[in-house]
Amino acid sequence: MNLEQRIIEIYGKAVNQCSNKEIYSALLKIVQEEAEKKRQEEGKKKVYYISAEFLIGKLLSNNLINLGMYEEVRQVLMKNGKNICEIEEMEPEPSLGNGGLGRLAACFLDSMATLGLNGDGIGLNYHFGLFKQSFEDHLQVEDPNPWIEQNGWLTRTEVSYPVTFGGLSVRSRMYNIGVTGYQGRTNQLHLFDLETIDEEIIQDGISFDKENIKKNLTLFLYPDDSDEAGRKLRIYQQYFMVSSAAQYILDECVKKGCKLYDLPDYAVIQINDTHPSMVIPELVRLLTLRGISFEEAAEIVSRTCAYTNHTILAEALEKWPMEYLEEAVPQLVPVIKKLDKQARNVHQDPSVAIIDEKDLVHMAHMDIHYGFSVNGVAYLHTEILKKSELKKFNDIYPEKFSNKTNGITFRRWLLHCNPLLTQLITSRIGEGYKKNAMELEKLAAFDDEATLKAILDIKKQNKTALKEYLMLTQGVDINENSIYDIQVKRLHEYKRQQMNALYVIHKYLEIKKGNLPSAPVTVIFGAKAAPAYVIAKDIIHLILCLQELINNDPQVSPYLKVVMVENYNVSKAEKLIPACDISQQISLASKEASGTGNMKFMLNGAVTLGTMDGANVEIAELVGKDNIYIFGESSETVIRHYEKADYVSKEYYETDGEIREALDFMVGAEMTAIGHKENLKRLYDEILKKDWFMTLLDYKAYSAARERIYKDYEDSFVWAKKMLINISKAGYFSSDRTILEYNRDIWKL
Ligand code: C3B
Repeated sequence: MNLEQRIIEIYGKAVNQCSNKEIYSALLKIVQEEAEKKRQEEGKKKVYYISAEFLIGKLLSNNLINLGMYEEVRQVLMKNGKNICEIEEMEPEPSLGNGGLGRLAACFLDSMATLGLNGDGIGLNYHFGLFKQSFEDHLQVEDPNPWIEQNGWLTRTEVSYPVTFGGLSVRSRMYNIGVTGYQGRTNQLHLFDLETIDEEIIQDGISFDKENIKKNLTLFLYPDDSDEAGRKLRIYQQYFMVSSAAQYILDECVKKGCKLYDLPDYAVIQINDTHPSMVIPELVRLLTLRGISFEEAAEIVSRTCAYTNHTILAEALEKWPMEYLEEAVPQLVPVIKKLDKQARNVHQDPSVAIIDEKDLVHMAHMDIHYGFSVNGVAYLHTEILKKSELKKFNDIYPEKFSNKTNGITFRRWLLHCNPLLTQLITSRIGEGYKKNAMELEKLAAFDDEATLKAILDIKKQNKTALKEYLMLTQGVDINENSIYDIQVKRLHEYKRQQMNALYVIHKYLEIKKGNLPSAPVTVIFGAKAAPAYVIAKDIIHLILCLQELINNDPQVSPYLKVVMVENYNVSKAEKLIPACDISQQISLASKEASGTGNMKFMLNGAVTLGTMDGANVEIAELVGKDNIYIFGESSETVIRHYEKADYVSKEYYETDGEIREALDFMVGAEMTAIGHKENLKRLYDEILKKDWFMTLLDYKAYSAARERIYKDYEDSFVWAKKMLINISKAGYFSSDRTILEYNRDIWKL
């Protein structure tokens, strides 16, 4: 590839004469051509990773890295007075996911292609990704988030299928995005769309006519991560996705010579959470249409499908009212009833049935009965599934259950986002860790002064870069010599951003009293709240009010600042994570299935302050207790509180002065002068009178652990050693390891 020559061919001018946009477009074209060369023979068996979300993020730089072209391109651009980072800014971010689940799917695609596995993603081509967030009057505002370009990553194909709903027939159209692995092969992400989508039906913000399926079906990604809104449209979306997927999979297999009875030898379908679960009855339906008996079809499908569970939050476990299904997908209803009947005949217990007494269809139950594998996403999560949430199913099918601890792709979350650290690691242990992440362990031996100093120095440079970025994008000025204490993830009560905010209030009040911290602290948040999730939006309001109050207080701001990053997304994560000192992973134990941000921070040398929840448990095991700050009640204790319904938040308020002071401050005069009394009071009442996710249960331990971690930060060499160990132990969390396990135990490609 000669970039300079290609640019002359395309534009008839030299690189230094081109606009950034022109260079971006040329690079996109070059990458697509190079990626095409890495397409490989389809093996006999293929994994189809079906997911309603693929939070892929920007693609240009990662593709350049994976194709081994990044450094060359960077040099050529530099020679021509261009900066590759500015070219990256030209690319709109495809935000086709809400959070962890969608980002995991994207990491998995990268790892499958890197490992040379024959595996494609199948999803939906949302015209607008997760809403764009801005702040007005200390409140979240949502706007449409376009990403599709005239000549972007999407390739239109000739593949198209009929999809029939109750009283409506449409045709799907398949678009592809190439997925090239690191020194690997090119697989495909297939995104199905509808050609009658009408962007004009968007009213103000992100509201639109929910009834008009033909015009709205793939218009928006549903922004509710775990709340329920627009439920019917969601069913239409899901069925459109899985019906297209099922037809495509059958077509591909038949083309390879597959007899339908042998489908499991050709295809394995990984069902990513319950959003694609209707693929099971749809495949059964399609097989019976092709002349196979119902019993046999159900058996074939059961040997083809595998299910991943990503949450135990009741509101995120989909249960569709039968009447909705009758309206949207009437052709599936007799199939689901037969599947339910068959399962009931074998297992007498009604609590494991697919259709319950309220006529709700439990999608996860269908997946477990009619899939051959069920996996959780971290050790603790899988244990909770087996021992409590899905205990009855584990008793029936112990052989189906397994754990596959999540992972992240190091290409994006180290090589691309942290080139300085990448360079340092390479200089010490060579390149091997880029393909075999466990080699990072070798880094632990480099606890010499020079290496530790270099690690600190790189962190400092990344912190300065973030400071400049925040100044440029949001006009906030932070101190690069302060501790960067970061919590970025979706806003949800179980993740407990409110607990972090309560501590910030406490710290503010301490400084006001003259108890100054030994090192200044910058507390950074980034989070989108589901538009219909009122309390989550109130928490954002609280944080924005604190930001205003604290940053403008000359007595406090030299020691403490608060920043709520606007429109937190993958690109912003790539800037925040390398600059972080303290990674806040403070969910209520048992509620965060895994978390993957925790892994990204660790890999970039942040030290975790967290609860024994999700993959934090495995991080703690790997780094040892001196290199992580664990606090709070265990998952067993929390689960017991739920069972006994004996947690009363008010008791904590009444007995703990620090809690009372912080909580009362929330609705006091200083705060209500800045924010809205209604929002602040609603949140106050929620925490005081309900606190479903037990903020106050852990507050005291949290506050103490936070003091401890700030104190330990002061000794920079001791701290650097903790950073070193965190980085060197992060290899286990490579998604390459996760995917190898999926393949070894489930897919068997
Ligand atoms: C998330 C979970 O909340 C995370 O703990 C987990 O790390 C990721 O999935 C990936 O497994 N999750 C999500 O983002 N959206 C859901 N609807 C359910 C789970």
